[in-house]
This record gives sequence, C-alpha cells and structure tokens, in this order.
Amino acid sequence: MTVLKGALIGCGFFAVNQLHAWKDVRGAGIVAICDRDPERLKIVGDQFGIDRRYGDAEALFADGGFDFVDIATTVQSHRFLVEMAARNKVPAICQKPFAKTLSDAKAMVEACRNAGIPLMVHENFRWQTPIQAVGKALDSNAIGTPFWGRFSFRSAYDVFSGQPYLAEGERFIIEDLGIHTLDIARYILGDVRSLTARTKRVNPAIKGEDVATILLDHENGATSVVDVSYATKLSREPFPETLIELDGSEGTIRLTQGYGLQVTNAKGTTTTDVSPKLLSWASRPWHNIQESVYAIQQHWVDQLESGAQHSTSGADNLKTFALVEAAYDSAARGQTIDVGAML
Ligand code: NAD
Ligand code: 89V
Repeated sequence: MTVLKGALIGCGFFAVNQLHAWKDVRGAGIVAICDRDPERLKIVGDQFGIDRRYGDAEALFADGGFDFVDIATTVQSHRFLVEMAARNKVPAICQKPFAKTLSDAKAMVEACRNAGIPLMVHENFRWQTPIQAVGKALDSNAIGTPFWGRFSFRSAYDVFSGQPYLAEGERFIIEDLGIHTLDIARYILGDVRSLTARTKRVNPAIKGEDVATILLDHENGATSVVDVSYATKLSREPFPETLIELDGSEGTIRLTQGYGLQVTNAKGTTTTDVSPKLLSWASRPWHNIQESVYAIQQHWVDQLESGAQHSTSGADNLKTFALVEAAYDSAARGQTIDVGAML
C-alpha cells in the first residue's frame, strides 16, 4: 500500500491527538512538522520522533517532499495557510473553525478548487462512534421520517485550562463548540433553511457567550433545537458528550448520557451501548473525541486513495460555517436568518 507523506503545521494542545492518530492511520504518516513556537516544535518533534522541523510554513513548503498538509493552528492563520497549500498544489486538511468569516471560508474553498486540490475541514464530531450509530439507526428507517430533533451539549467542564484562548475571544461557544453541534444537526437531519438563536454569557471571567439556544428549520421540513452551554453544573459531568433526541413518524431515538442508544418503535425498545473505543493513547473523558480524530484522518486517506469527496470537504463545511455566522447574526438582531441566502 502507498504510504502518503504528510506535514503538520501547528504543534499545540490538540495537534498531539492528531499526531497520535496519524501513527494509527493506515496509508499515511507525518514526515515534517512546523510551529512558530520553538518550544512546541521541540516538545512535539521529540515526542513523535520527527526530525524535519520548521519554524516557518513558507520554508516547509519550499522544501516540499510531502503529499498533504494537516493545518492544526488556531483560526487566525487558517486562510493564510490554506491559500499557501493551494499555491503549492498540496491537498490540505484544516482544523475547525475553518475561517474567521464566511467570506474568508468561501475564498479558501475557491482557492483550493482553482488549484485542483482536495480540501477537508477537520470537523471530527460527526465521526464519533455514538453519532455514527444515531445516523445508522435513522438510515435503517428504524423510526420512519424524522420530524423533530434536539442536539444538546451542556457542561461545566473547564475547557479554559487546556485552551486559554477560548476565554479571550469576543465569540466563544457557538464558534468553538456549537460549530460541532450544528454540524451534527446537519449531518443527521440535513441542510438548514433558516435559523433563530439566543445567546448569553453566564461566566463573568470570559469575554464571549457561553450559552446558546438555536432553532433550526431543516430543508426536509424537520425542526431541531441545538442547545449548548458551558455554564451547566450537573450531578454527573457529561463532557464531551453530545446528547440527541429524535422523534420520527414511526418511533424515537435517544442518545443518552453514558453512550446509551435507545430506539423505540412498533417492535418495542432496544438499548445499545455505543461507547467509543479507548484507543491506546487516549484518555477519558476525551476518548470519544480522540477516536473521532483517528476516524476522520483515516477517512481523509481512504477518500484520497479512491478519489471520492470527503464527508466534511471545504464546500460541505461552508454550510456548517454559515450556521455559525447566522446564529451570531440572529442573536444580535433578534431575527430569523435565511441561511440559504448566505451561501
Ligand atoms: P494551540 O494554541 O494550543 O496550538 C496552536 C499552535 O499553532 C501553537 O503552537 C502556535 O504556535 C501554532 N501556530 C499558530 N500560527 C502558526 C503559524 N502561522 N505557523 C506555524 N505555527 C503556528 O491551539 P489548539 O488548542 O491546539 O487548537 C488548534 C485548533 O484546533 C483550533 O482551531 C481549535 O479550534 C481546534 N480544536 C479542535 C478540536 C476538535 O475536536 N476538532 C479540539 C480542540 C481544538
Ligand atoms: O472541539 C473543540 O474545539 C474543543 C472543545 C471540545 C473543548 O470544545 O475546543
């Protein structure tokens, strides 16, 4: 089997998961890393035994010798680095949030399309084992036609210790976490016609909103609610589980805390354990996310080999990113936003 060579840019908090996952992925490996912070470059280079190290992305691309680039920096550099990949005709993966604005995101997709290179957004939450299980149950027609859904992520987990920048932005939960939940809602119930949102900041120590409630009108006529909060103190902390409720013409699906999948229809109720695997390098409670990192990276390689579209291609992610922008716009103006008109 051909082994694709990858370069990874941005050796911070989350990239460590990506590098572990690349070691497990069939058909690819990371041969070079880049970070403008020499300390991170050394720590990560030593940990994963990668000798080709760069402090500057231009120098990395100038040296070349890799088949794809995995951009794991924070959002400020995404457009710059994706366009650099396009100029160098190197297929690219870019972490979420894909861009700072929808117009930047559209320009990035256009640049890669013009360069003829595949572009995938590392939108990994839809690849979580429990989310895939919900999708499969729905596809098997277990509950008929879904007409209502709820996609919920409510927690008081301290995300700021690992990712201090999350406390500093004008925007927080929709841009960072709700983006995943909105993507799951699209993945399960299809694209969205219009959206209405309300936001709040409960934690006085951060700048952005930490609570959001979003009502989605899906193109297929279903209605769903995406509700996300980092201000919700529960007896049993659910981080980082997304809980799902779906009502359909023939039954219901519930993805409950602790990774239980309950399907009820005319045949009765079945309950299945859909827990993610604890990979050798993973740790609880992050293992659910960590397994999905492996899954999306394997998908990247599989689709490159077959020439098929990626599930979370840049073009697909524009439709998720539009929901993020629409949610902020709706909350600011107190109005329902026509999402189709933004695309
Ligand atoms: P981080 O700040 O810990 O790491 C980013 C690294 O990129 C830093 O080491 C920084 O020096 C480097 N960097 C920034 N700009 C650069 C440039 N132009 N050239 C070279 N190096 C550069 O951030 P993080 O917490 O690892 O987050 C990175 C991205 O991953 C963010 O977009 C975040 O939203 C995303 N993330 C995704 C998930 C997920 O499940 N998909 C989870 C956590 C974080
Ligand atoms: O997925 C993310 O981007 C992370 C976390 C799960 C902690 O919100 O920031």
